[in-house]
Amino acid sequence: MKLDVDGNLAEIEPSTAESATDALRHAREPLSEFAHALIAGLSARNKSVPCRFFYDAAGSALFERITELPEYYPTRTEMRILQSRAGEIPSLAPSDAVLIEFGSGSSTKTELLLEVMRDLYAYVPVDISEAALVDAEARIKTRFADLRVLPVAGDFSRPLRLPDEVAGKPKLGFFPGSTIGNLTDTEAAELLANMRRILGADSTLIIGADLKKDVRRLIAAYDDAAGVTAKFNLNLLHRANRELGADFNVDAFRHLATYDVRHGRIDMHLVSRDEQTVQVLGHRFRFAAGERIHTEHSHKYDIDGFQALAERAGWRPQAVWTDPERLFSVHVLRAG
Ligand code: AVJ
Repeated sequence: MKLDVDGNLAEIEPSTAESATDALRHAREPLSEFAHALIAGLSARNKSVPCRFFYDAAGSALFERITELPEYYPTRTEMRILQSRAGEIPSLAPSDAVLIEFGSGSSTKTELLLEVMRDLYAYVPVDISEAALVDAEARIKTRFADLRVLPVAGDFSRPLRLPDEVAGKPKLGFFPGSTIGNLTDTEAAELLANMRRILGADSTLIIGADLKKDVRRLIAAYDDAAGVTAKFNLNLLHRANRELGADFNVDAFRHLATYDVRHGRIDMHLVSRDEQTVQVLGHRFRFAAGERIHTEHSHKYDIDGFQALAERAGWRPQAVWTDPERLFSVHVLRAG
């Protein structure tokens, strides 16, 4: 998508002098990935924005608050499962193994693994964000001063080269949080297959997957009483205003979480309260009253279904751990 600066200026409503100046300033910068995705997503017949754009600084802080909500069971349940299996974790990989963490945002879970696996050859956090990697490395080094930390900046949904130093070492992959649930089944199978290629033949993967359960409980986890998830969702619009000079009236949208039984997933949406028009970098988008922007899929699995998905991607299920209420599952997969 290309921006035509002259065209843009002609389209801007002369509501405030500031917004015109902002739009001009933004229009002269190369378009960010967020700008491209937002404009493309709002141009479609069914409007949507990819969920990875939730996580700017404000959104990441809101997600941290979500993990502490009484209704949001996944984070604490997964942590409890890992704690209860702490004694078994060292036997999953030989003593000179390399721990590869996909995404470096889950420090407490990582620390639990590092705590029980004292003979690791190295810890390799992989993240697309250099800033997140710098943070992760600093945090881990204060607690595990002797550990070799080899951060890799990159996108683990694509072919990725690990540091030469870890070639030939057995690998233990770690992908907690049910982040995989944000993907469709096809994308999830592709990601699992890619992780299999990255980790190699002598590898094990520990991966968290949220389980299907009572619909009311699921909805409550994504529409909490304190309204933190609503804020997290609406932050996308604030972010567009802050970063792109968009003119979303955020109060004119509301948060909505639904459960799609057929696909086994939570969907999050932003619903336009009224008919309205919004301007983003000179593009104008019309919203009908009640029209939705889809912002997230969060798939829920059953144990067999997740194992079948993993098998399609070249993994052999080795163990599955769950909590007494069967809210969440942690799968141990072996390269098949
Ligand atoms: C970080 C993708 C696991 O789907 O539960 C939390 C994100 N969205 N509340 C999830 C999220 C709304 C979360 N994941």
